[in-house]
Amino acid sequence: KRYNVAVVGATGMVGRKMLEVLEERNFPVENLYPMASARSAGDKITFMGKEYTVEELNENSFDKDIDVALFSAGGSTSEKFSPIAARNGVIVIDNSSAFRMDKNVPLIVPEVNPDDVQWHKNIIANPNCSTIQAMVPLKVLHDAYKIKRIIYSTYQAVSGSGVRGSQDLEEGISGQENKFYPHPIAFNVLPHIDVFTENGYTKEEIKMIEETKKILHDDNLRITATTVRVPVYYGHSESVNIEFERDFNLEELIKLLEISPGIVVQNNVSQNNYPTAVGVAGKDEVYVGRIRRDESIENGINLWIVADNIRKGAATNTVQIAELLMNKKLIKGV
Ligand code: 2RA
Repeated sequence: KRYNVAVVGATGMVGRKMLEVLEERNFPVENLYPMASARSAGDKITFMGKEYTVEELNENSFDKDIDVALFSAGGSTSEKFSPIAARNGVIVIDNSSAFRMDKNVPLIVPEVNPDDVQWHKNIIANPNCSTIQAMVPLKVLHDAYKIKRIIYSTYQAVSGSGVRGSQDLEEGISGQENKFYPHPIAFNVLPHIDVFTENGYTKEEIKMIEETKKILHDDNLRITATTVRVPVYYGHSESVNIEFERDFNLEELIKLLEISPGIVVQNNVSQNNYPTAVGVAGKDEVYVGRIRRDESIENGINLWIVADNIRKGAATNTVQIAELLMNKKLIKGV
């Protein structure tokens, strides 16, 4: 079978990466429909050796025969156009946060909760990049030792803010005045991703907390988070402290991670072997290292989790969801 695929936000950083990943993984695309705002409509893109003209997204864009639409065009565009596509029988896989906490919308990391796609109603949400990379190892550990509490401390690349974030870093390094972030990002770290809410947490921190509970199907999890922007272009790094209900054997825990799909363990500090943002850029796996017991509590562990935020954190996870739908024969196709 082959599939008619729309990519909405095709000229943005994640949209372009989704096209690249579709090609790399040889997704069986029959017809491609790259779509974007008026500003980018008319741009040319090449996909699987063919040239396409980017069409302007509008209310009629989904009248044609499209099987699946990969969205990465911001929350307001998703809010407006995902329901239109869904009503036209298109399965939407949305990268924005617009529908992630909607009870009728599954929030999917294919290695973690693949069966949740069964109850989709034509909109499926891709989790926040910083959530996705944590979920892959934490699901393995939750199943084995039952997580009681999580403390997330993240160090997130500027590409998470799109082109504007990367530009601010570039300009900051060359001594120009920063325009996008509220403080200089060059040679600095900002404890501020997305906007602050009334309880002093940012939306990014709340996303990690709420999305983790939804994906692991456990509202009793006790979670806190501090998400920080760092002067790195690609790759989110996360220090994650976990308290389990049950005790564990450290060697067994490490072995469990080593044999789990989508995870690469780099945990030999005597060889300075641990994941770094630069080291994982361009890769699709989640890298885990600095695995050590938290000796201040009963059954605790510290992990260092790093992944490419544009690939596994967005584009690759989205394409993997499309592959999951295909393998479960949940997409019509031609
Ligand atoms: C960020 N996770 O890093 C958010 C959205 N991509 O800015």
